[in-house]
Amino acid sequence: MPARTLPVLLLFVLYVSCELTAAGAARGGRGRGRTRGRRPKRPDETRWEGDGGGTLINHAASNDVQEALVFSRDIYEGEVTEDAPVGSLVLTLSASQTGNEGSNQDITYQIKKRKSEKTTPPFSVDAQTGDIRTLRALDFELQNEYTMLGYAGVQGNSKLKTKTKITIRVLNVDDVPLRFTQDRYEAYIDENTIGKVNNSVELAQGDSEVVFTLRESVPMYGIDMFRIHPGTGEVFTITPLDREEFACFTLVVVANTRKQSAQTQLDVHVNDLNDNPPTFPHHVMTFSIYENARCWLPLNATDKDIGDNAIVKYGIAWGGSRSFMIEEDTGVIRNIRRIDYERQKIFRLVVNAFSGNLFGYTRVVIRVIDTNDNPPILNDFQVIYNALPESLSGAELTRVPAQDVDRAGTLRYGIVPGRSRWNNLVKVDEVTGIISLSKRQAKKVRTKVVTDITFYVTDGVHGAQASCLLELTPVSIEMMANGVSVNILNVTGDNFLRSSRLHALRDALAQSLNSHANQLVIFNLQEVARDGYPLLNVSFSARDLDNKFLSREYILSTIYFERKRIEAMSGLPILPAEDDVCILESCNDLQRCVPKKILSQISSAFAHSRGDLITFRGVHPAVEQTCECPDIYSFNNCSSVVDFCESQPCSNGGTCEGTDGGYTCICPRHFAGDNCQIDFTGGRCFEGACKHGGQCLDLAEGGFTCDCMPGYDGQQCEMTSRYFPAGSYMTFPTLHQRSMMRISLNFSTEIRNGLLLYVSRYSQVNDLLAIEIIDTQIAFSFAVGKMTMRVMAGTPGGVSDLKWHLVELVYRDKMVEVMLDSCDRNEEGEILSNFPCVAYATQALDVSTWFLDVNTPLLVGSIPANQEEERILNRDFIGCIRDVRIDNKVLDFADSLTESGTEPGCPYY
Ligand SMILES: *[C@@H]1O[C@H](CO)[C@@H](O)[C@H](O)[C@H]1NC(C)=O
Ligand SMILES: *[C@@H]1O[C@H](CO)[C@@H](O)[C@H](O)[C@H]1NC(C)=O
Ligand SMILES: *[C@@H]1O[C@H](CO)[C@@H](O)[C@H](O)[C@H]1NC(C)=O
Ligand SMILES: *[C@@H]1O[C@H](CO)[C@@H](O)[C@H](O)[C@H]1NC(C)=O
Ligand SMILES: *[C@@H]1O[C@H](CO)[C@@H](O)[C@H](O)[C@H]1NC(C)=O
Ligand SMILES: *[C@@H]1O[C@H](CO)[C@@H](O)[C@H](O)[C@H]1NC(C)=O
Ligand SMILES: [Ca+2]
Ligand SMILES: [Ca+2]
Repeated sequence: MPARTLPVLLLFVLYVSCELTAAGAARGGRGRGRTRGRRPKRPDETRWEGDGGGTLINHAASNDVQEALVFSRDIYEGEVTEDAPVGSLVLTLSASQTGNEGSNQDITYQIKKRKSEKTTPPFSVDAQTGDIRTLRALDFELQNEYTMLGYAGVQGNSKLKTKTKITIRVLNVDDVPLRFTQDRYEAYIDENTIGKVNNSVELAQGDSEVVFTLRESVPMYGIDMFRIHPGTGEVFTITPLDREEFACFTLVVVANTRKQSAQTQLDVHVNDLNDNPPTFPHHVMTFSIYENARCWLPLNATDKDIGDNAIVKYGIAWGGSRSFMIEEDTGVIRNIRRIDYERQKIFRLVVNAFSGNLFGYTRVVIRVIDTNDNPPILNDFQVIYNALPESLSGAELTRVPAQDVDRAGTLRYGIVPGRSRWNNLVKVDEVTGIISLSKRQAKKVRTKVVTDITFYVTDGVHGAQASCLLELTPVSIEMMANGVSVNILNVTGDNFLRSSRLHALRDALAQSLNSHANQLVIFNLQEVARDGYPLLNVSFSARDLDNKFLSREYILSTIYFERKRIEAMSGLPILPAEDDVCILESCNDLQRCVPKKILSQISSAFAHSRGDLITFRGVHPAVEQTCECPDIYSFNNCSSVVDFCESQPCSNGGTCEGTDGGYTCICPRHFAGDNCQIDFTGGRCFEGACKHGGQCLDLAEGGFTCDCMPGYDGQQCEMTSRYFPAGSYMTFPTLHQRSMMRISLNFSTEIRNGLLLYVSRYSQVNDLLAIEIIDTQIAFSFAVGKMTMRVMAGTPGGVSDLKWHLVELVYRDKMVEVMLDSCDRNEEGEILSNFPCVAYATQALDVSTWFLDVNTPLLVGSIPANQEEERILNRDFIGCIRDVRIDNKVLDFADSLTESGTEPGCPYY
């Protein structure tokens, strides 16, 4: 066997052995070394050969008288083992004296090397006893036989001497080999320490010259870790060991003497200390778990130590404590409550693993996987959809507002079949949930449709259904033309829809306008901003009980005067309607500003909120201002005023007076009508001769008369007279006169301060006309822009005397004349009092552009409660008013736009 392969074989064999030992497997020695039954010979056991029977040869014996000295044997032969200690007795020379038996004791012995020997034999002889002992250590290999000569002599008698031949053989001690007591030893040492292992090798027989060395180690680096004491064979470490790196070293210990060597194996087991904290497989451990499921997440921290040192305890250091726990012994994370993806999608924990005082940690990320465990949510919803009729077909209304908190699962939509005749009006896209109008059915929609449609939604497992209230309104040109807008302060479109204020406003408006709420169509919402606050512009139209559109004028003035009531009913702060772009007249000369509605964009506002869903879609009327020439001027394109009196339109002696845009006839007594054509003395009853339910009676003497219902006292049963208790009022359609106007009225009162007539918006910036009683005299106030002027007309004793007084107001050529009681002249036409019974005012500023430009309803009586107006001194009137005339035409109180608290007749007369 080549010597070089030996370590490899050795390594293998030893490795297995150590491992088995380390594993605790008891194993009998395979007896690699021969077990020798023979005990080594002891030096005192040296045997003598040829003992006894030795012939005593005395060469001088032939001479009887001659004394002789003889050795007891011819030849001395002895054996000694090479390992016999120095001084060991090998043999004893013995000579005796013949002839003189008595003087035997003086014999001395000596040994000498033979001449043939090179070196002196390593023996000595005791001169007295003849004992031959080893003098030095013997070595069989060096010399295995010594021959020498032994001499015996007697002191003082030189003749008496003899010699003998001595042969001493050195016995080879190879027959007693060097060996250890065991083939394998086991020793232990703690890791991390430097020092002796707790067991050592032992030789079968002591040998002072033996030298111990370490020859091999498995693993190899053990050679650098261990040292062996060459004399004692004690093994110790020179650097600390790490059990976790290697738990058992197999060392080959060799004992050497000069001639021999022996080897054994020392398995050094490293005792564990708890020097390793448990470690987790990863610094961050990510798990995914399904919601609602029970989770079992093993963290598997490992501890490199063994036994008790490797017992790991787990604990959650941070996070997840309300939902997760960890099993202290196994490190398995479990949930202790239901895990709901919809509540928490990810959990982060820090988990500790302890071993003794040591610990490791890991971050645990638990992701929750959604499952389809929640039903879709679908609440009842509402769609208010306004559109031009031609754009209804196929129009997308909205999307079914279903929500599903789960990400898993897709939603599918459908319509629950119903009995409504409009059930086929809409379709819903199965996938997108978009509701659109059926092309065919939409064509049948001529008027507003209100219907309930039930939709369903399913996520594949669960389902939900909800009803949709659909209000579908085809918005006609006529509807737009009759539409007005109100502005609501501090309300956003979303808020307006979400809080059901739309319905509140609709109800309030309908009630004030005496319309059906269903016939009041809010067809647009537009959010604008004013002074940083949201302002919602709500456009609507309304119809009366006969399904005719209410005029814009009527609606505007109603809102105007009923504003506070509408606010109270709807809970919304409503601004006076400023719908009319012509509010500030900008057309020149005789042209009129005409607001034109142009149907253009479609605006929409959506509100989606849980539990209260309204989708609103509107039609946005764009309005622009145009200047048009009123019909009557059309032939000359407003280039000049036409004198309508030129054609003498008034019959029966009526006086023609030009008005703003026409003429008026001032009829003599017993005549009436626009052209004084009605003749009460000569005419006959005709259809419409008596108004408001009055009976027309032909008189026997000719002519006719009207028998009027109570409260109607005009010639044709007009309502001309009214009592105004405190706070009561009447409103009339807006006056459109701009360059020429007459107003007259009779009143009777005892209050010293009060308001008779008022024309303006309350916004303080629009034109104003007002007739007041101030300190029993008549005051006329007017304003253009921000400047307010006031003129007074009076009468001695004042007007607060319960008598009738006549106020006449004439506006012409940019000048106003106010006259009280026709200036009460005497027969000579002289004015009776010192009071100015007539007053004049003119617009001092830019006269050329000053037009009466009020565009608001005419108010007779008190200003409604809560309305602001600071440009006049009085708001209230108590008394009677009759015969209000505008441009000489009686104002029929029965035709008022609104009436609040007035009473028929006049209690003073
Ligand atoms: C050495 O230590 C081990 C355990 O550490 C023990 O089992 C063995 O008996 C010890 N041996 C000696 C010789 O002390
Ligand atoms: C943890 O140990 C268990 C059992 O020993 C094994 O099934 C699982 O795969 C281990 N998990 C990790 C993350 O190592
Ligand atoms: C609008 O709301 C703001 C703040 O809420 C308030 O200060 C302001 O007075 C409101 N304006 C009106 C006109 O109500
Ligand atoms: C309100 O809307 C109407 C119609 O769209 C528009 O004419 C008017 O100018 C708007 N008013 C305001 C204050 O935006
Ligand atoms: C009327 O006046 C307008 C603008 O002032 C002008 O465009 C138009 O041609 C005029 N028509 C006639 C018939 O003069
Ligand atoms: C109005 O009052 C004046 C003065 O009191 C009186 O002369 C006149 O007849 C009255 N006119 C009408 C139409 O009642
Ligand atoms: Ca350890
Ligand atoms: Ca440990």
